[in-house]
Amino acid sequence: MKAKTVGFAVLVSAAQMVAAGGARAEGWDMPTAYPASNYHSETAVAFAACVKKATGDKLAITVHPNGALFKGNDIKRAVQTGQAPIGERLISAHANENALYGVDSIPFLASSFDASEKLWKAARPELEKLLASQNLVYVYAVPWPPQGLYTKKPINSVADLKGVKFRSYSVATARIAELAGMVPVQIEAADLSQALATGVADSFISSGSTGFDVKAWEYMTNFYTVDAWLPRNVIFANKDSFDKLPAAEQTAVKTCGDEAAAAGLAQAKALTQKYIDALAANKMAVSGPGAELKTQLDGFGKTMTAEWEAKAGSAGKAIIDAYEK
Ligand code: PCA
Repeated sequence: MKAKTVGFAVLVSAAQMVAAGGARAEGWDMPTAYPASNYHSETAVAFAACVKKATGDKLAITVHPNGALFKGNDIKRAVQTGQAPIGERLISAHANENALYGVDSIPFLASSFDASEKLWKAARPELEKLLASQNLVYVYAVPWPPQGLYTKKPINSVADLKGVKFRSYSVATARIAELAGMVPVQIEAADLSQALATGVADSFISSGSTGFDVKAWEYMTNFYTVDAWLPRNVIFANKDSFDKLPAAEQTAVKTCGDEAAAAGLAQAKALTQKYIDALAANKMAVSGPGAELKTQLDGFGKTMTAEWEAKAGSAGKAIIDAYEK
């Protein structure tokens, strides 16, 4: 009698499991590194809403902005190792792992939105392969606006930058600092205002977007629109987590990713001038670099392009050839 009861109980709970399995729902945490109000984060939230709808509420992604869940520099590893199933990361920050991750940060190679899209299209197949080799599935990518130079005094030539403490966020920004005789210090965007406020950094290269986020005008006087490159945030999923999803949900993630890429790009384009206007409205001097500085920066660009090509080998060359075609 007792055994029978147990048997029945087991049967019931097995049935419940099937029922629960039929209505499976999964929650994915998505660490990102930039403020909730930044368009990258807003795009991620819209992406999550798209996935939720497309999967009939079966896959709920929660965005954790501003490095709250994992700091920017830890997000890629966290997703590779499955500590987080999906995340967003500035991919050029990882060019020390493989030069291909720095393809979007070759100075002056692709410094408009159109050129940057073309370059990304040429690079994407190789990048997807590289990510897959690190247990990551490419979901989507969104560019930052063109990168300019923030300083605390007018800069006429590289000589004016000598010895300046320079906040870097990637291999390329650190290399520019070296070439200019500055002192690079790697700082995440989430820590940038504090670094500027406390004098840990006195100059940086970034977009109007991040300058706006950190209220650059509280610390800096000049923004030079040098348009060095347009780096990208890449959103990737842990491959094991992704592969475990039912096919329809995998498709939902990819389709919503395509939508997010288009929406994020449109936002980046629409906001670029607004951010620059905001810097100017807050009394920063906004201008292009003067002739001497421009020539010197172009020289750094040539040096860094050659360095990148040497490191990126035949895969890199194939990307540049496809881009220049
Ligand atoms: N903002 C990010 C990366 C590039 C950008 O425009 C930052 O400064 O960290």
